[in-house]
Amino acid sequence: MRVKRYVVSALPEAVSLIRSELGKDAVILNTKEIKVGGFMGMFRKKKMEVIAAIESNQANQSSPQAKPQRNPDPQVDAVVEQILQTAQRTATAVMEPPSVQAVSSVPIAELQKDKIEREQFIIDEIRDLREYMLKLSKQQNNLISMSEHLIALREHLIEQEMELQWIERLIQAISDKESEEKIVFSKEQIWEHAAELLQEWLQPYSGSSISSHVRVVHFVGPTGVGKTTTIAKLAAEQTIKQGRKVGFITSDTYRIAAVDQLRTYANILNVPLEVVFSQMDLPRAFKQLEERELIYMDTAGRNFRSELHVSEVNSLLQTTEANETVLVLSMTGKTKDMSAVANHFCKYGVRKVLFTKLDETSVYGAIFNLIMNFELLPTYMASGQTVPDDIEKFQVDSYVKQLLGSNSL
Ligand SMILES: Nc1nc2c(ncn2[C@@H]2O[C@H](COP(=O)(O)OP(=O)(O)OP(=O)(O)O)[C@@H](O)[C@H]2O)c(=O)[nH]1
Ligand SMILES: [Mg+2]
Repeated sequence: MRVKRYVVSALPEAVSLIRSELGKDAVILNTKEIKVGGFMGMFRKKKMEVIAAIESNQANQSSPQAKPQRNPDPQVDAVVEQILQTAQRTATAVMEPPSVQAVSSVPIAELQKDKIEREQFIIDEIRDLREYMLKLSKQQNNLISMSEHLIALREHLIEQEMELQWIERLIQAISDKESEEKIVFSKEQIWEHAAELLQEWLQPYSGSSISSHVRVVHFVGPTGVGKTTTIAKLAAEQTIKQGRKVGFITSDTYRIAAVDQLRTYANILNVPLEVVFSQMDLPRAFKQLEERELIYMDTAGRNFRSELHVSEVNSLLQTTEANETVLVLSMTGKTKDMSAVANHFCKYGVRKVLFTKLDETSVYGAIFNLIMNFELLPTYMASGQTVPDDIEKFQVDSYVKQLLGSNSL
């Protein structure tokens, strides 16, 4: 670490000296008022002593000669200035010499080490803040250079709760296209390009239905998302439209009347139902349903933000047969909670997802975030309580239309 002392009339004078001599990464460690000059102890002038420091490995880099100049940004500089002054106050506070007792009882080397650690902490804090400020100012500059239609698209997607990282990526891609084509896009062109790009990004995850070669399908998900209703909808489609022999298993003995709910659908659809209380009951249930071409297994909704519950349900889903698990998520859930649940299930190898209650929302960004962040394969979208009608296969183009709303073409 390189430490330098400055005697100046006022702090701003010291700040610019420190900047030019030690570089922009330097920090002020201490300031103190002193008196200099005079005659026989009289007419002494008030001055300020400023101690500044810079990490030795940065001293050379930071010197203005050695480092390429970054573009000055007055806004960031003003904030950095403020940060430096705050840091100077903090440094003064933390660098206060320890009390007499402390000096006598703590070895000097330890005090020195402690001091260096504190200095390092302050330097790191300032560096992080400066990076953050530069990022903010870059974002602001980008916004200023955006056309009103791009800003409208950005705002629309923020309202749709699409994650900012994806929005910025989309806006950047459209801006790049504009620069390539050397024109300013009209409103229609912007929304058209947005639709095209979103479809292109989602395409690798599209077209995933529940596999037809799989005999056992488990449905898992938080409480009340519509697992049981969805099973009834899909079973109706399989039995009535496809003529397949379907069987039900439920392990939802957790909630009173849960079994009755599935039993009602089983009776209506004339589908046999087996109830399992633990993993040990599964072989018996599969034996009972061995004639069935397709088995849908209902599970109890739990708080799957807890990984313990996820591992519990997962232990129930082990079968020797070809099987897959579908995570059911309701669009009325909060995006952050849905992400936490998806994250836990992904750890257990769940790849497919089914979204319900689209009829109860007009905010669709969570679907995009979940697919892109967790590489989940969307299967169906349910949008109502009516069995069997209110369900359809996930279609990228219609989803993108929903996401872009009335502006989509
Ligand atoms: N609006 C709307 N309601 C739905 C949809 N799917 C299911 N529901 C309703 O959501 C409620 C809960 O549905 P269930 O099928 O019992 O949900 P579940 O996930 O099995 O619930 P638990 O087993 O208790 O975890 C019921 O009132 C359903 O009618 C949907 O797509 N839209
Ligand atoms: Mg249920």
